[in-house]
Amino acid sequence: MSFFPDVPKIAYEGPTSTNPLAFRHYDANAVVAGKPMKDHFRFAVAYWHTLRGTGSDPFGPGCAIRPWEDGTDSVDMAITRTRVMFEFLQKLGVEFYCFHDRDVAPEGANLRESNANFDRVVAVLKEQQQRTGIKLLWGTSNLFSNKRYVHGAATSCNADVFAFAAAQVKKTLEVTKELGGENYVFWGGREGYSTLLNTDMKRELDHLAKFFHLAYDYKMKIGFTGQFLIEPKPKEPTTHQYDFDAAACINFLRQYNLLDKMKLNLETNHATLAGHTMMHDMVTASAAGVLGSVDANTGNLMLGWDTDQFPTDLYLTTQMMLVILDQGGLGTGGLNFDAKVRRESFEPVDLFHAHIGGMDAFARGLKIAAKMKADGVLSDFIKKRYASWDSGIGARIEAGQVTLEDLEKYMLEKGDADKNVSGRQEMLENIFNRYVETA
Ligand code: XUL
Ligand code: CO
Repeated sequence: MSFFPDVPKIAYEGPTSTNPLAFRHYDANAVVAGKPMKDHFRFAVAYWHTLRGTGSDPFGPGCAIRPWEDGTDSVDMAITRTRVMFEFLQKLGVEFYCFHDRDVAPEGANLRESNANFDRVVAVLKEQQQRTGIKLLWGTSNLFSNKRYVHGAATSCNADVFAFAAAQVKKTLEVTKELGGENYVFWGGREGYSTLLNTDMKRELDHLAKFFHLAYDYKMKIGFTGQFLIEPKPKEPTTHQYDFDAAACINFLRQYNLLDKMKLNLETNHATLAGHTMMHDMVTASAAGVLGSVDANTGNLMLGWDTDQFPTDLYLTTQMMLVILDQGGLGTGGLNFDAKVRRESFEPVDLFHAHIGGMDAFARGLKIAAKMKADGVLSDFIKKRYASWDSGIGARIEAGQVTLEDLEKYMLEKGDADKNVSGRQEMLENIFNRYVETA
């Protein structure tokens, strides 16, 4: 039985195709910059949006048509949904998926029941993975939807809530290991505050670090080899989230001796909510050696919230692929479409259009970025721009061979600094445009 009877396996038809259910740029096995496209991206589909999104918003209930739903939140329904997911992944030709524990299986009346529900569905997910070769990019625990998490999870003022969250993470770590998951993500759903008038920030941050250390100790104990990732976000749901952006997370990891244990999963719409471009946050993380994975979506810059739209902007995807190529790939990470179709796009086929668009935008971005890199148009300019550091006084400063006195002596003798040259931003933007148009 098929859940998408009218949708064929999505094929690559090339840039001239006008078939909306085909790829025009994503050609999974085509080699670009030394490896097949699919290995540059390691695309993943997000269970919570694609299978569990209903299109509800603060003004109205869900309106998505999902013919396979029977209106219950039963384990049987959860098992049916796994079949929908794997048919979707196979037709789309995506090799990875990601989930929260509570996306794939219903929460029970207590932790024991929830774990039992989870186990029943995980057994089916495992069969489906074995049958199809599709893999789990990452697992995570939902530590924000249940009302017990009203004050946060690891940063809750209620120690019992910390304990419940820890137990939930323990279970999801075991499941992620069982399913061969390649990473484990911590998004601090409600780890933050709405007002400092009721908040002991120092104590909450200490608890958050304790939580990560406990999880890391358990990961080592059970021999789970997946990479731990923190996902920064500046606000929403709380007024201030502790994992504000890449820089705040790196500082936190360093302060609490976690920098060698965790990397970052950066999300486009979170970076823009923090007032950064995605490229800024990616370069910040990459420079610190902690760019681990990406939640590939986009926001609507006219709105101030996390709209989780599918990425279609070639300037964005080109910039992202430039950073990924520069650091030689994402390792065990990938590009997870943490994105949802608009409420108005309520038919099942819209899920295909959305993912096809995102995959094609990244494929095109990869081709453009690879060509720019091969031609060295940005790197040659940047190298020349910093040439004063390659020899003479610059090289001696970088090598730690000079004191402030030496620099004063050097300048007293020289009289003034060498003339500056233009940064040529507009010329570089024009070059960028030329590659977007032609590559
Ligand atoms: C929330 C968000 C989450 C995480 C996983 O904004 O991005 O879906 O990716 O918990
Ligand atoms: Co995300």
